[in-house]
Amino acid sequence: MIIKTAVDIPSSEITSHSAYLNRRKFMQQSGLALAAMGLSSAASSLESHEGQPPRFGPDWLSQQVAGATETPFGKGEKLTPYRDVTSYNNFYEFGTGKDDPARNAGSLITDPWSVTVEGECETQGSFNLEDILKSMPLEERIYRLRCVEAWSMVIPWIGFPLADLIKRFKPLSSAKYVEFTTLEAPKQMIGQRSRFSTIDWPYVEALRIDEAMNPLTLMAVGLYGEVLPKQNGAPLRLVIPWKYGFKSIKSIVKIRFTETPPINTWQAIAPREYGFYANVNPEVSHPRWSQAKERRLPSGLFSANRIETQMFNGYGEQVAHLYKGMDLRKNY
Ligand SMILES: Nc1nc2c(c(=O)[nH]1)N[C@H]1C(S)=C(S)[C@@H](COP(=O)(O)O)O[C@H]1N2
Ligand SMILES: [Mo]
Repeated sequence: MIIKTAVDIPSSEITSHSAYLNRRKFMQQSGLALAAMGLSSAASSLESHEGQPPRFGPDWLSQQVAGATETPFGKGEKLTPYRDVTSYNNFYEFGTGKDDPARNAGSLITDPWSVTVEGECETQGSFNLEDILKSMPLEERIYRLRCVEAWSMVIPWIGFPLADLIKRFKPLSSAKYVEFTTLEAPKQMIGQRSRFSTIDWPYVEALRIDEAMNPLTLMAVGLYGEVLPKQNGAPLRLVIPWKYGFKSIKSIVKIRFTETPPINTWQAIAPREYGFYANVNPEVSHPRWSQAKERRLPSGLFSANRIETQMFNGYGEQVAHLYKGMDLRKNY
């Protein structure tokens, strides 16, 4: 196994002044746009971070995240407030309750971080996060996240297309799937110490290679202009907006290219309920509940905020072609 050493980020990339100016610009523009739309809660959740140093992760990462460029993705969509995005989570490594990850993920060590790359690809080895992010332009994309449990959020992610990373590893023609693995560290992850856990750790997810290469598939390192909070899967997590949330695997330490379809964690636990594809589909019910509607967060006692679920979570134009001719009832 080749262990690459950390490579210095050229100082031009971490000029703190321009990075902070960019960050301020992002904050101001988002704040103004949101205020203009009357979305005061989202705007104020942004403002509450203005002027403060980024709170998570190493400085070089905060600065790179702060310099992310804006994109048209999700512009005009009403954001789920920062508070909900970072306090209502699924991350079973830190407990099964929605508030467990925010409470328990502080023990996760995200720096240093490395990712092992193996399987059907030319470039294999162990890569530091610095190497992975080196000369990787970051962008902000606002995506809807639809959990299989029928709730959803709108999140401004900071990241880069997974395709840009995959190309660097030069997958062979035999690479038909890509598998991702989350960190396994029971000393840091209280949920992995539980003897009652239904999950056979580590958490694993996978995509077909063409799904992984689709321009929508994002590798995220931040949200709301900041480095990812630990409960959201720091320092590196997938975001696949047209699939149920469980495909968007957190805190990734391994990427493996395979010829045969990997079995993902939830499929292994309950294959009748959770499949490999997990495309958002209002017409295919979960065996125990309908998927026709979703609760868009924030939702309260007096406003459930239930909305219709869209096919492919509304991203059909970009991804429907991937499933042409497939029976989506069988391939759930
Ligand atoms: N390693 C790992 N990744 C995970 C999960 C998990 O339990 N462990 N939960 C998934 C589920 S079910 C959802 S809905 C999303 C939630 O992401 P968020 O907490 O950032 O909103 O993370 C996904 N990624
Ligand atoms: Mo989920």
